[in-house]
Amino acid sequence: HVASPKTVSIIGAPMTYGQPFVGTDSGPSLLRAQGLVRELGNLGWEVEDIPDLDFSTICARSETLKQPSIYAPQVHNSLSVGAGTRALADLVESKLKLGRFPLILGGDHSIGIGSLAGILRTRPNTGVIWVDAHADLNTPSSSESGNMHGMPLGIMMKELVPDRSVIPGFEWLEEGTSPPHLSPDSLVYVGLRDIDRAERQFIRKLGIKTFTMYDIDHLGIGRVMDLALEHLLKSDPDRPIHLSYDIDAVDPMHAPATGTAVRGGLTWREAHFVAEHVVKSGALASAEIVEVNAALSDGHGASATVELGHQLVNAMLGEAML
Ligand code: 4U7
Ligand code: MN
Ligand code: MN
Ligand code: MN
Repeated sequence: HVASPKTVSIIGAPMTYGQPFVGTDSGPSLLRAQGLVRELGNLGWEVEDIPDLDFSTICARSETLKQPSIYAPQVHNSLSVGAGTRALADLVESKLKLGRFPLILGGDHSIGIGSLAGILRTRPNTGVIWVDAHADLNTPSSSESGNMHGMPLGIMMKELVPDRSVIPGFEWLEEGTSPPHLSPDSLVYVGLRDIDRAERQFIRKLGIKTFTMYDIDHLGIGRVMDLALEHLLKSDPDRPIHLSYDIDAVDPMHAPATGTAVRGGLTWREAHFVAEHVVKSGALASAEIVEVNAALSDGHGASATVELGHQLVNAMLGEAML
């Protein structure tokens, strides 16, 4: 397995442009607020806390360059999301090259494009566990909303978007000798319960491994996570794993403060077990938590959601391991 890195680099990615609401930009500071740096130190990590990516500068500047798009107006804010994810990809890549564990705090889930691009440029054999109510597998053509937080996996799959340079703002993603792509068999979903018609077709066509809420009810979360890890690790036991955790995977009872809440999600313990079991495999090499939006709930709902996100970050960094 991947040698467990000793240093975690906390990367704040306060992205809002992948979806219609303000509020996801306060995710990084809220998740850091309850003493996160100190707690990760107590878990035995060296902690490098990096200032948040300044998307208000990086993104707004680029969005003023209105470019004609073959997708316009179907893809909202693609110049901003493109500029922000480009900066995130470069930062993630630089930290991985130093042997660090990138812990990425969102922000909306469009940042997954940047995280995955940086990770796959550095370690192309990485396996991905995507914990989410949604499949996030839309393409600029298939999306019914135009919101890029529903497209990160679609954009990273060559089978779905062969040439990202046609998406304004994403020309960078085709640069270099081998542009980063995620292979469909290197992805496992956990927690799905709201899948668009086009996404359903893509999942079937590409044979992507999925564990929906039905599967979790049927098999239990323990068996589901064993099977998820087996799918990724049986062909390559030493590959690194990236965990992308959308807080909306968890039931809205525990995580109401998010943009696209769907009832019938993970319980508090199931949500923790997902992270704990991936850590226990020894293969976890990077992680992100996204879609916490404290502005979309009352005070109690917001603080409960932030508290859950905070606990899940601790779980991702090994809190449950003895
Ligand atoms: B999230 C949706 F149509 N599929 O594409 C879309 F239902 O990162 C939702 O998982 C996407 O929160 C949700 O807009 C994106 C919709
Ligand atoms: Mn989601
Ligand atoms: Mn998502
Ligand atoms: Mn959401």
